[in-house]
Amino acid sequence: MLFTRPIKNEIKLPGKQEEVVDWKYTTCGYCSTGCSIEVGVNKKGEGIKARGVGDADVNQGKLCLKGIFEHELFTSAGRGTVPLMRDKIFEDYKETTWDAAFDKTAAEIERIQQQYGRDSFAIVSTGQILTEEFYTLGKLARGVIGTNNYDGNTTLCMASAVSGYKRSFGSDGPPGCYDDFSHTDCLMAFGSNLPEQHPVIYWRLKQALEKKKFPLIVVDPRVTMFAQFADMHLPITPGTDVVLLNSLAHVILDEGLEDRAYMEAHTSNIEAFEKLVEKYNPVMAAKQCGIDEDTIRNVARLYAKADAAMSIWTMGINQSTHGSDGVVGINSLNLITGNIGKKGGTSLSITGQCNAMGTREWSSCSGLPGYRALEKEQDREDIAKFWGIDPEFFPKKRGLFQTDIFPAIETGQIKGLWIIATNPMTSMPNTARIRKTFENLEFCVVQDSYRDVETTEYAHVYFPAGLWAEKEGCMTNTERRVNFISNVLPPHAESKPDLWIFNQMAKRFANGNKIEFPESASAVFDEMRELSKGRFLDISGMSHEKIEKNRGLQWPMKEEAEQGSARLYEDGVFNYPDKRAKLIPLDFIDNNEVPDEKYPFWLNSGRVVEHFHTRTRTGKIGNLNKFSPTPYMEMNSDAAAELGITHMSYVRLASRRGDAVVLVQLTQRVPRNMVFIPFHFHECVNRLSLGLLDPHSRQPAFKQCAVRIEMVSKQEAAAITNKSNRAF
Ligand SMILES: Nc1nc2c(c(=O)[nH]1)N[C@H]1C(S)=C(S)[C@@H](COP(=O)(O)OP(=O)(O)OC[C@H]3O[C@@H](n4cnc5c(=O)[nH]c(N)nc54)[C@H](O)[C@@H]3O)O[C@H]1N2
Ligand SMILES: Nc1nc2c(c(=O)[nH]1)N[C@H]1C(S)=C(S)[C@@H](COP(=O)(O)OP(=O)(O)OC[C@H]3O[C@@H](n4cnc5c(=O)[nH]c(N)nc54)[C@H](O)[C@@H]3O)O[C@H]1N2
Ligand code: SF4
Ligand SMILES: [Mo]
Repeated sequence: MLFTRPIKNEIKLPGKQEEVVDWKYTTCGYCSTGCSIEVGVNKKGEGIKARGVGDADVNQGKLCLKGIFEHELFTSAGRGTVPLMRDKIFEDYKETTWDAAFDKTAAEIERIQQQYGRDSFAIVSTGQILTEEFYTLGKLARGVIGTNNYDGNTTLCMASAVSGYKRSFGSDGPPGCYDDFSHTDCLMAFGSNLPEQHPVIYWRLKQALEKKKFPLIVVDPRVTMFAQFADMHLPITPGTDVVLLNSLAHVILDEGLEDRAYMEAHTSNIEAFEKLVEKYNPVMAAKQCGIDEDTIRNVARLYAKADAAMSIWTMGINQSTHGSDGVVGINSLNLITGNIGKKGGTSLSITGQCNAMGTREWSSCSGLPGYRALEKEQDREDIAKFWGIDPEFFPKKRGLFQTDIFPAIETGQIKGLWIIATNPMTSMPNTARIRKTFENLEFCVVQDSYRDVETTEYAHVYFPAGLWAEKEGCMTNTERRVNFISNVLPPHAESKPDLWIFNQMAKRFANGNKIEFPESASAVFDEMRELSKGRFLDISGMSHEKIEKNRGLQWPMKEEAEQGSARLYEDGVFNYPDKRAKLIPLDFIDNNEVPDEKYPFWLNSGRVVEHFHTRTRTGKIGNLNKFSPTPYMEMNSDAAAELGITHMSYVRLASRRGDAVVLVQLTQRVPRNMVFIPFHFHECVNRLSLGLLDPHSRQPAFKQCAVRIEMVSKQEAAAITNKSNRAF
């Protein structure tokens, strides 16, 4: 009792005393886990608390700290309030009406398209709006505006997974689910820091491990939190996962541990695959990937001998010049061991953004809605008929990927740009080049929930959009579960739901009046449901009501079905014409920037638990930002001692692209020749990054480039870090 202080009644903790009069159901809008949340609202209708939903399969009442404070976003600083407009970038913005902002934008789009051709106006979207909004944007981009240069920030994120799934299985679509953790006998995780980046998926894994012990193997060059919890940590040489995967397959085939019956019944291209992996004996592979021969053999045997084994992966695989190959390699490992479409046996990419799946399924970014392709005549005809337009209006091949759109602005092929819910000024590699690129645009419109997002510095028009549960619709999570977001509150100030913005824009174009653009999210969902009938991602058995009632439903779910489907490919039938999955040989060509005498350190980048991406949201939440307020880098203590660098000092990092000043955190988490920086801070890691592109997915290799470390004075450090750490 000695230490108990009397609590004075008059001290009011903000929000604590307020009474919740209603709990409103919704789904978290940060990561792709898809946790069900209830927001507590007070008498005034304000969101004052959040809690996890107990009977939701995904999170069973749990939330991570981002979800717990998510209701604070409704009133957070920096939100957009009214549309803004200006004639030239860097002049002051003037407040305007929605009508004036739409008229100006539509007129500029038409002018640019008439002057330079239809594809000279590009649209770059996101993985963070609702699926109904994605579908509507796709209709507007493909059916009305008619530009083929339309893509999303998912090229920075999930593109390699999409491409790898398509190459192996003939279609996108993660085959597994979280429940697989409860059935597996061995789990291998590649380049994923699950406890920090998907805390609730990690909790599901831990729950399964408590019931039944199985080996957990983490492949990551850093000793992440996940690696610390693993039975085996494989500290791989950056960018060489394909070598490790080839070598695992080598051992499995060499020792006759493969599931030959599965391979013969359900895969093609066996001989070419066997021939290639024969070259990757573990003695030679060890030299390239940094994992010793014994460990490779041991892991291969553990994985192949397990009754059911599964692999998960995230950005350590996708963000590499071998991202798509890495995914294919993981898929092949599971195909040769018969671990696809079975309980506990799967290839499950852990998705990034809350609705990165929704955009893949319905946005038409890389094709047409419902996993349809522009390259297929039948698909073009079906969608044109459904929308009531001429199929000849569609291009016959997909246009540029997001990472190719920016170079096309640089070279003048693209003159106008619409940015929706993404912040390339902070999130793209080599941001100095991106800044210059934006200066080449004749017209740019930014649609974001926050006015202070860096990319608005380069826009002529700003559309303030509603955020998360200020809107209604669906999102699909990592395990193909379609979740429901109900609008807990109306949009902030004069901001509007993205759906409304797309619908209003459609009215400004001739084709927009020919095609129907339903106003309500449920009417849009009806269209998607219709278009999904009989397809791989069939959602015809779902409705907003059913989704909410079940706390999410997994596709495919046919019209007559009572429940969704936990897994894909249970029948071993794949989406190639011969119904077989393809075993693809992957030769490894070392084509990355690697450390050398001048730039002796690997620069690795990623995330921390408290922050989400470019901090437009989490930077404003006190209980998140205060734990990680400054740009910092993890550096190995022994390497620092050699260079005379001390803990909590500031240093400058320099790459061939640019420089950045960061605070030093000494740790043994990174090897001697590597530094790691969370990418959340503006003017920081992406001033240095190179971002060479994967040839299949066009995803940047954010996680591998070379830097050197230089000393800076305290004064210089203070001046620079103040700039990169936007004061909120
Ligand atoms: N708190 C929080 N959670 C998030 C997000 C966030 O911003 N904040 N963002 C969401 C999004 S969009 C995404 S995409 C996910 C990302 O989730 P993760 O991919 O789990 O997170 P990262 O920290 O980007 O990278 C994971 C790991 O890849 C490792 N890595 C680097 N190079 C290699 C390599 O060559 N091989 C292997 N095997 N590993 C390598 C890094 O060391 C790092 O530990 O997180 C989602 N969840
Ligand atoms: N160095 C390095 N760079 C990276 C990565 C890395 O690991 N290392 N990771 C990459 C990955 S995986 C990703 S996903 C990208 C993410 O990069 P970005 O997409 O640029 O990051 P966000 O900050 O999430 O930007 C989303 C924007 O959408 C806004 N927004 C949120 N909700 C809504 C809404 O409902 N409507 C509208 N209109 N706007 C909304 C937010 O305010 C925010 O400005 O970064 C990539 N960049
Ligand atoms: S794990 Fe992801 S979905 Fe769940 S509360 Fe955290 S950020 Fe939201
Ligand atoms: Mo991502």
